[in-house]
Amino acid sequence: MPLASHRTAPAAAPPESYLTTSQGLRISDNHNSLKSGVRGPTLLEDFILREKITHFDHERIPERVVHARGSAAHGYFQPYRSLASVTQAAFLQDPQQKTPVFVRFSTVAGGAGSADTVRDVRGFAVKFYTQQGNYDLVGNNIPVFFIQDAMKFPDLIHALKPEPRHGMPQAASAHDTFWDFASLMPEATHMLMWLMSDRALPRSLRMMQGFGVHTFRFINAAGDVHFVKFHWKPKLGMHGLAWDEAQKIAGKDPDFHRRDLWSAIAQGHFPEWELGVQMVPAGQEQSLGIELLDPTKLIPEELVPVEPIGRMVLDRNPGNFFAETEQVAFHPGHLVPGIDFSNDPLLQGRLFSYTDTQLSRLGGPNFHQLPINRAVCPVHNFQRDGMHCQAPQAERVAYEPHTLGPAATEMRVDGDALGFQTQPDTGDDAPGGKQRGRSPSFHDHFSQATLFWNSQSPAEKEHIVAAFRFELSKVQTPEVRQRMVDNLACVDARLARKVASDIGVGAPDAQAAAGRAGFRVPDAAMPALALTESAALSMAVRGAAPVATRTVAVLVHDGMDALALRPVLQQLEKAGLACGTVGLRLGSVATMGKRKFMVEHSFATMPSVLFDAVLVAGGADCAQALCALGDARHYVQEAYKHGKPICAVDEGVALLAGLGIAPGQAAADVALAHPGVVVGSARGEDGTALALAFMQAIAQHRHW
Ligand code: HDD
Repeated sequence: MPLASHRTAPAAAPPESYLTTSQGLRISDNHNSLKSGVRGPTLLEDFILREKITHFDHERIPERVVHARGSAAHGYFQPYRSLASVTQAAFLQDPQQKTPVFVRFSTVAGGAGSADTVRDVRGFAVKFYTQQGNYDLVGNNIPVFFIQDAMKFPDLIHALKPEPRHGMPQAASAHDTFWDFASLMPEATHMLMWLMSDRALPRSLRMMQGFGVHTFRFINAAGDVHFVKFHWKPKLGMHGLAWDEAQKIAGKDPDFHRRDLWSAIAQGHFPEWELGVQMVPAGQEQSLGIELLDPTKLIPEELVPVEPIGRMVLDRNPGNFFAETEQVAFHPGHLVPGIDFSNDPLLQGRLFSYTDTQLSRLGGPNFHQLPINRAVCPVHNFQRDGMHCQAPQAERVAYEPHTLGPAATEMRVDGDALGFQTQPDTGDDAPGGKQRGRSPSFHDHFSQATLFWNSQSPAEKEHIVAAFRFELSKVQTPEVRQRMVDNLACVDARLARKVASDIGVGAPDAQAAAGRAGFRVPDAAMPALALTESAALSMAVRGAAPVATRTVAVLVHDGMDALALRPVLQQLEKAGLACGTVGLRLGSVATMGKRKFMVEHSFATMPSVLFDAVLVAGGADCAQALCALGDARHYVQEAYKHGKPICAVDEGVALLAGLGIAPGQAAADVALAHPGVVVGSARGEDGTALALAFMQAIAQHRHW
């Protein structure tokens, strides 16, 4: 009689109900290794154990040297109209045509397992699967960069990453080596202003802008050239977190941004961005007084408006994190006809780096054959073989020119009019022949940092000052702190003084900064910047902003008035807000009418930092109990500290009154007790007035 373990699978068993080795052999026991006697040593012969452990041992691939932590989604891009007048790019011609995209958002400094809400630049990389080949727009959520030349990239990243001797700090710029380097590189000053602003603390990946950063070129069929800068503008508006909140979220939910993106898409709230371009016709690029090849500069929207050209919708989560989000390989050199580079020296260096890094990260030259990286149009060339080749060539010939191919005619690709054509430079791009150096037009390091500072609201300015103080307070070398405030004095004297006042340094000295190596005198031939402020550089909410998908914590306890609360919740949910009930413990509470009301989260697991706004239920007993609960008081106090909208229904106001942020009595009418703090009655009403006032406060996002 055969042993049970030797039996073969019944023919009808579905494959997901049993296990096999990677060779397809059915496994009978996935719990016990093969031993010489049940208490004896494990046998080398156990090929099933060896295969399983070997594969596990090699599961990891090297993480990206920068942008290691990322979250991604599939979607599509659709142009609003034909852009034939400026570019031949086929995916920008037909407003009916949707081009599939895969987008990966990332932090820069931290490892793959670091927290989402650290202070950092966010990567914003888009792969368009076009019929002319894959086009990658590999940008960031900040429109400028730290350095002007790729030669300095390894230095920048080494200064930013954990210090080599002890591997600290993780995912943070607040340490000596970063600020040592930054303070010695005045060209970084403009980027530092952005990095210290709330742009570096996005509320959601769905609520941040994206930028191509460099100047690229659009070329139309007639060969006309426009210099172009790319902008992604989120439909949900731009919102940030408070620094204290961001740090707390990093501990409470390190996956905060990843979860937010995944859940929004899973629930059908597809995030959307508008793609816009700023275009400058070739020949006019000198007229703005801005060096377009300098990636530390932007073009203010007041000087060249952003023209919306299409929309991108992300509507599908990845099928597998590793296969897609981890293995996707972007490259600013993945171009299509009609789009070309500029001579930006940072971009030129990137053109080498991206393919090179994939060779070690993805283990060889065939990474374009991985499903997520495959082009959707035919790929035909004579590159062959190599590690992990999955697309073996069946043709006899693997060279060109040839006559022995399937067509039996001569194949020769040599100066073809079709296919990608490199756009020649304009005459004055390379004066003086080969040389290392920097054009004097790259020497102005401060005027746009000043423009950024001038454009911020008072609250945003306070956040920037606080961020500089925080970061520089972590720097132990006093000379580095001093150098940095001296540089800030070249941006704005008040900013520098405010930062300096708290970090144990002397008065900021712009003259000292100007005397140091690395400080360059701006090119006198460049006209001065034509404006002192630009509204587009501020994140302060202007006008009505959408509230859909923002989250509300609803504080409840026994004795709550469910009849008054329900209509308010209904109004909020109708507007697309996601409300979650929070109480002392999971399960349910008893309402005033002795019915059960579900409690979805506890104070401990879903603190206020994980919500956008707080709503306190009414009911005298409920209010009394919440007032006596330290957790509930802390909940509201923390939300208030982070400038979040808070609303109290009827007696719920007592909790706010106890904290001094609302009057003791519930108002009969809806009233604003403090900026962002709404109180009022919903008893016997449809809750509309209270819900509307609360939503208006939520639309403003934060009330600093
Ligand atoms: Fe880079 C990854 C964006 C300058 C070298 N970069 C990477 C990613 C983004 C950017 C979004 C992640 C792509 C993904 O999700 O897989 N990088 C930028 C921007 C820059 C920039 C907007 C300046 C404007 N990068 C830059 C320079 C160099 C690199 C100057 C090198 C000379 N970047 C890399 C890299 C990475 C990368 C080492 C790491 C992983 C990868 O490429 O695939 O090649």
